[in-house]
Amino acid sequence: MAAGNVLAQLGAMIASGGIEVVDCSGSLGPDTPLLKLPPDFARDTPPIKIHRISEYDKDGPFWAWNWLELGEHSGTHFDAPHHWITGKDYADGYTDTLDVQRLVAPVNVLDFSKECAADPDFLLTIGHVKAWEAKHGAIGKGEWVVLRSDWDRFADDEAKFLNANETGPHTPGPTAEVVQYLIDKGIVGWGSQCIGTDAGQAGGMNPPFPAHNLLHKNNCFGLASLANLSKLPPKGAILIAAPLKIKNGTGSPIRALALVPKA
Ligand code: 23J
Ligand code: MN
Repeated sequence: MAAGNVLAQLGAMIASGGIEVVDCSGSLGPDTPLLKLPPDFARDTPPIKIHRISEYDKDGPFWAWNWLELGEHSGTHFDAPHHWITGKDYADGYTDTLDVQRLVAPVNVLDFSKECAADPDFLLTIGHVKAWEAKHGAIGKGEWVVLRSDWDRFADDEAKFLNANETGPHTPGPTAEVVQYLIDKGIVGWGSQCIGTDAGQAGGMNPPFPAHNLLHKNNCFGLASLANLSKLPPKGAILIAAPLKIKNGTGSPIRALALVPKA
């Protein structure tokens, strides 16, 4: 089929609701959970603030608008390759220089929500992914891969979302081996429903923070704090995850949208 016909059909299906647009972002505000780094690092991302400029008042009689104070890596957000030292030299590794063709791609939704509920330190292994592929089909080049942990059910409670104790945060994520396995398949990026792309205990892995280290070393993207993955099929949806075009940006909050065929 010619590409124009495919797109015309897609447009008609979106307009009729035969293809649903699922919101894979959480809301962004002062109560959105934010990453807390171990105390040996001096600076965390600052609290999110939404400042009113005017709302039909003396500062603007007919209009309402706000200005924002927030880190690039806040809420549902995008990690660009330049975010990590291993990806620092990619000219196309910033939010304003990356290849937008890679932001719209088929998404593989790996549902390990039961395992994550049973063990908050659940780590996805190559064995898990191969078993998933045997059941649902191979993960292909140019695709997104996201771990469905259903962690978004904690997004209105930062303490539960971060799940930290005296031994640090306890949230699920990938092993280093699985990240490399997916990179070798040519994925565009990896996404998580937790605060970052890595597991809570990933600082102690080899290499430390393997999702960050390996994804960005290979010019791949990361997505964090994704929502509503329970509304996506294992395969067959298209994910659109586009950061703001921040000059020399290392990431950005996103409105992640999935195109999903209606059941
Ligand atoms: C900075 C340092 C460590 C980490 C992170 C940021 C993230 O998770 C992030 O938002 O990219 S682990
Ligand atoms: Mn980030």
